[in-house]
Amino acid sequence: NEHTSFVVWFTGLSGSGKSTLANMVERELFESGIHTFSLDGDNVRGGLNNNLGFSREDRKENLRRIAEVAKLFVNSGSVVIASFISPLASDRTFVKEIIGKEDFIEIFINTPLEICEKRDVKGLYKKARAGEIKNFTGIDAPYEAPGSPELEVKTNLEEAEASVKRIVEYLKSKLEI
Ligand code: GGZ
Repeated sequence: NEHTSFVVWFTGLSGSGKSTLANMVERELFESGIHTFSLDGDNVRGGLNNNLGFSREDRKENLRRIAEVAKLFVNSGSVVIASFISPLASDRTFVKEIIGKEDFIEIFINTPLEICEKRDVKGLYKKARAGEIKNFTGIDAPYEAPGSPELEVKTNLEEAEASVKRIVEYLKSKLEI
């Protein structure tokens, strides 16, 4: 195993905890001297992909561009941490093909919709229920759970610190550290 870099791909619903866990994982890796680079909606949809919305086609193009950027950073030696809903299995397969399956680690942040909706940190679920946001994942747009992710995190059953420990140990075993 000569791995020194790869993409860690977090998939899950809005409000599932992807970004929180990704940030915690990134901090742990940084403290171990591992070069990381994070991609998420906040740094991608505001810039590179600011011409894209949430239709099926736009989500696919969003993820295609992200996969291409992720591949560039992997080739430069970084561990890339990507947090996107990436709701369709076919789009995640497409992403995996762009990045290369050897360099793609899928982590399913499996938080039930009811819990994401109850948290509703940004009030988006409420707006989606009211019809003010269309094509909202889990409400009127699909989320297809991964069939065989490398790791699965049930945020309602495990403390974040324990999940992070599990993820970091898995990644370090891949990095042979
Ligand atoms: C889903 C939406 C939508 C719709 C805006 N559906 O919780 P957030 O706010 O901060 O993260 C969500 C983010 C999802 O963008 P992604 O690039 O991860 O999506 S995808 O992988 O499907 O391309 C949410 C916000 O954008 N948001 N409208 N209709 N999430």
